[in-house]
Amino acid sequence: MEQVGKWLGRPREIYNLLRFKMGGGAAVMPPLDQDALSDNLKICYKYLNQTSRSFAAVIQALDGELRHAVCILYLVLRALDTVEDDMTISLETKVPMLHDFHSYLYQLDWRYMESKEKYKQVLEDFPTYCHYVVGLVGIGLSRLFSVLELEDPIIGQDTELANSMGVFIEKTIIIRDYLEDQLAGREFWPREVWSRYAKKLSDLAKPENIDVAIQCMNELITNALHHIPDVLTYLSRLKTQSVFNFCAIPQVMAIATLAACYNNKQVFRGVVKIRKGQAVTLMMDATNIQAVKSIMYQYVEEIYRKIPSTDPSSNKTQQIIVSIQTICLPNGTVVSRNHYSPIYLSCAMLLAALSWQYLSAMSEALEEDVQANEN
Ligand code: IN0
Repeated sequence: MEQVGKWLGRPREIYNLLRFKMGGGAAVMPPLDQDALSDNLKICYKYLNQTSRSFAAVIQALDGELRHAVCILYLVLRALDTVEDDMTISLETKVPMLHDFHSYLYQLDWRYMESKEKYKQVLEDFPTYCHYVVGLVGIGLSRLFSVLELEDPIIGQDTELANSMGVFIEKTIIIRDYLEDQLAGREFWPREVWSRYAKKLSDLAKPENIDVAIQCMNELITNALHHIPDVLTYLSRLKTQSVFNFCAIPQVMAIATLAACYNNKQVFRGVVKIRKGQAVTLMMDATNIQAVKSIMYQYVEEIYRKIPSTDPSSNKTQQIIVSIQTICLPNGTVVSRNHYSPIYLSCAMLLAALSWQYLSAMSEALEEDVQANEN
């Protein structure tokens, strides 16, 4: 019953989930014509769909030449990431392997089978890591959009904004995956921040340190929010619909994830993920700059409402949220906070649930009647 109550409070999410499952996603992500693909590309798209179902659909919706280029780029980067994240490979083996990775792509029989004990990996230089792991992806993608003339040259030239697009996603993943990374022996949270809250990063997972752990995370989230103005400027320059969807969807997923993590103890105890219905709603909605601004506005508002007055970063968090909201409001218009949960939809869902119960009870009673008559 508690579950039913939760769903009834999110009628738009259920509606979008149903719409998505019944093919409504095709407007944002038209399906790929498999027959027109070479055998090699068919394999690429098969692997792509195995790595990330929802994001694969967004890539498949890209126009012409860009679609295959991004599909291959995404697969290569995911493969590199898999090697980087594998804690059973020592650094002495891993570093040369990453350097030579490009040549393995041409060796069809290349495999790595020597998984050994678990090694630890601590990230020492966060800005350099971000530049190579994420910044270059954003810069590479943006040049691709411009070279293929799907976007203006400025998109490929403005490396600062392209960098922010990737860094915002990456910082969000690093914050969300604290516990998973700890358990795997990976440490990505920046030392200059966590060292002000604990002696060791692993101490933040101890129940007695939960208060400082949350303060540390809230500071990291506040830091990540500073990339949003760049993200909005980048997105506002895009002209091609499929490129816009491809770029906007990971950004709105990221802000929804940060809102779910902010001031949430669960990040240090388990997994915090956005709901499937929420993800589908975001994918279907984030198709133009005003919708993205409205989504950003609402999620930073959610964070604002959760700021504890005792949090050491509270002033900074409030400041960045106010400046994001100022950017998001077109000419002083107020964005409706009920946009995602209109009351009439809740009533309709409640009515539907009651009717369903009533009809089920009626049909059961009828069946009993029929059986009684037959006997
Ligand atoms: C990405 C980015 C990405 C997409 C669009 C524009 C970008 C501009 C700059 C930088 C990155 C950009 O998006 C993906 C999103 C993704 O993979 N989502 C998955 C998450 C998951 O849990 O698997 C999903 O299922 O929704 C992303 O995170 N990265 C990425 C990698 C390659 C490319 Cl071509 C584009 C990874 C990263 C580390 C942020 C670069």
